[in-house]
Amino acid sequence: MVRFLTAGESHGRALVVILEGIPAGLRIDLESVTRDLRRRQGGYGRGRRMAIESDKADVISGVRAGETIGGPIAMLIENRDWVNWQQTMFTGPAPEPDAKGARRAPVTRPRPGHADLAGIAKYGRADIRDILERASARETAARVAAGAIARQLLGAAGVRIASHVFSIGAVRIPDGLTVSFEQAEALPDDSPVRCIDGSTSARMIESIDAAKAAGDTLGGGFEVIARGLPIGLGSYVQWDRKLDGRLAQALMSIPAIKGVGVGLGPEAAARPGSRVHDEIVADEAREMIPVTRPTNNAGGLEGGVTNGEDLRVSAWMKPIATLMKPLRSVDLATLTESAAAIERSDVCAVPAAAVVGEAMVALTLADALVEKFGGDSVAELTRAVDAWRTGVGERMRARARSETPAR
Ligand code: EPS
Repeated sequence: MVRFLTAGESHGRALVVILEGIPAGLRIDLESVTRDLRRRQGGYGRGRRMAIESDKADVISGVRAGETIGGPIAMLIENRDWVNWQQTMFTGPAPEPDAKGARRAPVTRPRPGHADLAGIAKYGRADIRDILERASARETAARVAAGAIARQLLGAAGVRIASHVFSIGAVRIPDGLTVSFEQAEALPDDSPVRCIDGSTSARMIESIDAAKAAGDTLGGGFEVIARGLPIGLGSYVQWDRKLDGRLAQALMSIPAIKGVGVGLGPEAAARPGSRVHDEIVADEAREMIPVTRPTNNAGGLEGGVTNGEDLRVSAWMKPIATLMKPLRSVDLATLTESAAAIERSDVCAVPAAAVVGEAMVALTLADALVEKFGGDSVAELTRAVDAWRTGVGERMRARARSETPAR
């Protein structure tokens, strides 16, 4: 339904993304695409590359006069840094001698934790640069551009998405503090660590400073929350249709993500059922369905299907693999012990990963939305969503009226 492919190397000429399945008639707000790209570039602990780039997506197909026309949407994000890499990252004949950049020596010392070693073995390359250029998290800029369009489609159906960072290294928000959708959505674009708690944010920043001083890196965790989803997206009838599974794959595919949770996540395994499952209470006044849930430990998904509550998914990121104080490795040119290579990198990229997480969740939810409600045009899609929202509750109410004995 809604799917995308990316292309591009970190220091190549540009990143490219092709997004397919967005219905016709969606007004594209390019400013909000740029805004998401800018948010991805931000966060305390980012490296020098982000000072060079100022990412902007150039829409080259699928949109006419500001509206989608139903065809694949192609976007191009230039790598500004490419000019400095022309002598290393050329695709065709060697560039003119006056082109900028040096011919860089091959990278031969794989970084533990990066794709370097497995990639060089798998693709039979001699220079680790052939691996790291594509394995680089720079690729996530293309995902964010596609996600920004998916988010606009979701917006047309009344769905909003926000994220927040709940841990960096060993520093995490206080136990028992639940972050609301409003709190996450209210985080300013330039929030340094995207954490809603002031004193925790200050400690996170201190720990990033300490890691940097030690030549080390830090991971952490973030949560993505979606509000306004219709009940009934995804399905339990087949393994690959379960929305929790699809979201997990989408989040897990972000570089360095090592764990994904839905709602309470792994914490649910440590509690008795009575403290996990969200009770169901009648609520005639509620929009959509006439019942409500006092808690949302399930994170808006039961049986792999949206249940009408906020969708809440978390992801845990390992520390960045490039350490300024490198770990032991082997020089593959000589098979002798040698410190791992150092590439320009970030100390911590968890706040940026949260923005990428929003994009991956948006793309997955847009796919599930189009799957359930179809629609070659946005008008058709939103009509189906509106009819469903009223119809699903109406069916439940009508049944209750017909089955409740008159008093
Ligand atoms: C990144 C771009 C990269 C890194 C970082 C994230 O640019 P450069 O390699 O030129 O510094 O800053 O990538 C990694 C840490 C990595 O391991 O690939 C980006 O655009 O997010």
